[in-house]
Amino acid sequence: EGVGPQEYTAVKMRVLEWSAAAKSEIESQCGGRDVFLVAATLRPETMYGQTNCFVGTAIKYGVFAVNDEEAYLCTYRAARNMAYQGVFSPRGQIQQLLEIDGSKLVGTKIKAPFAINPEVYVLPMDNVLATKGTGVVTSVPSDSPDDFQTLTDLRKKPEFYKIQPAWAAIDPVPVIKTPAYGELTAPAIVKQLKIQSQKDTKQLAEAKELAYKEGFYNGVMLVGDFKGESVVDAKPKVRKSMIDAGDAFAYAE
Ligand code: A2H
Repeated sequence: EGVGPQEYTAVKMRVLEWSAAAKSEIESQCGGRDVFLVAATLRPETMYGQTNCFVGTAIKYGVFAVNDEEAYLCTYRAARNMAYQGVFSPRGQIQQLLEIDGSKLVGTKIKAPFAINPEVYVLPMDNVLATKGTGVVTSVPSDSPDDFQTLTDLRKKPEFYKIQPAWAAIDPVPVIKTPAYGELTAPAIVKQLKIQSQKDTKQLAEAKELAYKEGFYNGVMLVGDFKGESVVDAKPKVRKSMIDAGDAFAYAE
């Protein structure tokens, strides 16, 4: 971790259909607001390739009113940071509508903004930290080794992870081409390092480093409005487009 603040892009994933376990509990307490799962990412340029979204099953989340129309689902810790950063109105105020276990969110259908497959599902991931970002991780298995390996584990053992196979059905989408690894950077690195499971955290940390460096410095966009541009150039432009469209906001910690 660096010393300065980390500038994330907070991506708003609107709930389309709650899981059976969450539905009545949440809908009764949100006052008709649209609810968004908010995912913190450092790679906004990869959002075209979202295939699902991850939560920690042992993490507690809250739903927080943004105003009378919208509410955000994230950890309390993240909501407090958002309040300080002026995300809620009035500024500084936190209005928590309810608390819910991450395990109950699995199977919720959400809209992934800018994604080529915009309707995706919430799935469980072992390595989500409650102490980082919003506790919600949008999944881009083409470019994130952690996301690819977790998706692979879920597909191998859906009963063990208590998911329906259909929730993990979207394949990685080519978004960025790199000279070293081709159109699916993360799967290529996971294979090269012989990673077997999301429990291989040491190798995954190495894979993450390799994927990040190669994607950021040498990657070229394959899709979207900035197709053909380098990732270095496209990254701030995709971020701005998402923010201008109302699909994301700046979040720092
Ligand atoms: B990134 P840093 Cl394509 N627990 O977004 C675990 N991981 C979390 C998290 C949490 N609470 N909150 C965010 N993250 C993930 C995209 C992506 C990301 C790609 C490639 C690499 C990558 C799609 N997932 O991250 O420790 C989020 O995943 C590797 C740099 O603050 C977020 O960006 O550096 C990244 O980790 C932030 O990690």
